[in-house]
Amino acid sequence: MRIKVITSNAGKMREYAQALEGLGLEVFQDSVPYDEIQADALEDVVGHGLRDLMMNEDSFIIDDSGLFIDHLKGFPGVYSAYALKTLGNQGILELMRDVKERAARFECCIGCKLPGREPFIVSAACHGSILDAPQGDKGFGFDPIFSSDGVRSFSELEMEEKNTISHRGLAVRKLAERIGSEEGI
Ligand code: ITT
Repeated sequence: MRIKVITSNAGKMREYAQALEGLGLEVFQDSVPYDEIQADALEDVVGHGLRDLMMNEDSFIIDDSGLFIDHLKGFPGVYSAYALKTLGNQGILELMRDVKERAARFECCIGCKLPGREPFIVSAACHGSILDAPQGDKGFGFDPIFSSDGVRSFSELEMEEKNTISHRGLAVRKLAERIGSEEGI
């Protein structure tokens, strides 16, 4: 099966290719713009995006993700794309300077529509912490400042390793299971 991933984020796309192709699904990227509402939960943003895109598209997946930092009451969360553009990783680290409580999680919410099937949403989270300084040069976005084991940042992991533990990797496995079970495999 070939699946279109609607995203403008090349980093996400690479992870989809790696994770889904390992599960026997081929992906390709499209960057059709869609309506991304401001809401409190990623699921609401994705639900709205699904409904908007389904008016013209019959087969696709979308992904809305975010970094939720406990000490900042979940910020940047649903504002992650904006926060990364305006504050950047250095700005987030400034907000966390000298803060002891560094727990954070990445969340990934995937919306999927396949021909002749009802749309569905799957989500997953990866818990970890905010490092004191950026580490590593792989990955994208907030990867240099987030660690799931408190030692190595996501930017220090090969993509394959990140996919085995990350919010997106977990959500993609749920997606593949759901697609498989709906196909009766
Ligand atoms: P879309 O076109 O798919 O919406 P986007 O970059 O706007 O791409 P999101 O709103 O889902 O994507 O992402 C919010 C921000 O969180 C964005 O700046 C991403 O780079 C960042 N982000 C998402 N997943 C990430 C991950 O696995 N590692 C690091 N940063 C991530």
